Amino acid sequence: MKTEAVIFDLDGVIVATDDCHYRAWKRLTGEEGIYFDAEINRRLRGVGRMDSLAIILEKAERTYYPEEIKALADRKNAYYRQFVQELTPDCILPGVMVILTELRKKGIKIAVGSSSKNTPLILERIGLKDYFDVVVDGNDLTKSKPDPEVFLLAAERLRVAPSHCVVVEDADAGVEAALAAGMRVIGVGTAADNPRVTWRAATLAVFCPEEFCHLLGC
Ligand code: B16
Ligand code: MG
Repeated sequence: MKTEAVIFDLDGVIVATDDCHYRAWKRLTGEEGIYFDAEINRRLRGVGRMDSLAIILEKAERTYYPEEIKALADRKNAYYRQFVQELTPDCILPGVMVILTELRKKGIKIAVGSSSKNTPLILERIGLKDYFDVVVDGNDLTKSKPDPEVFLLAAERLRVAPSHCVVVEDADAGVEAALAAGMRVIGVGTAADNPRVTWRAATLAVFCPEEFCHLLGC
């Protein structure tokens, strides 16, 4: 199958903001006295902010009113944005830039497909604000991953058929979203253990760029 576009998830694929999310949720839940651990955090990967908070509140000892829930989400986001300010281009994950450069050299379109509403800030911090052909993020979406909306919208804006797109994902919710969109998926990080991915790797750094393109049929 020919590949005409590669859509990259942001958190956990291009940059390790997953740790910033973890620290922000940890601080919020600590202040609220809500139980939170790494296993619960894993369930939040790729899932939008309000859906993530709903998962966290499963452990709350009381019911929160809608306006309180909104205030909790805003507080977590303020903590998160503070942590994101610390990001620099050096935080781009190993292997990412060489692959992006090779794809562009070969005329393959590149996009970001993220659930995060903070995508513009993050891309600006790591120096990739104007780098991609298309960016679809949480601000464009009505449904978060595992719904395929994010990747279908990216394909539409790229003007590439979903069957000619490949997604790179680190989260199970994102893998499901990509498959539901009719795309092939490279699972990295925790998604490398997902039996449903098309290809797997611990990180993008294991590929030499030419091998990556050959594998995908670019
Ligand atoms: P925000 P991705 C996702 O980004 C994160 O993996 C997930 O943990 C987060 O809750 C979600 O973005 C929403 O982020 O609060 O910044 O809008 O992996 O889809 O790039
Ligand atoms: Mg991710």
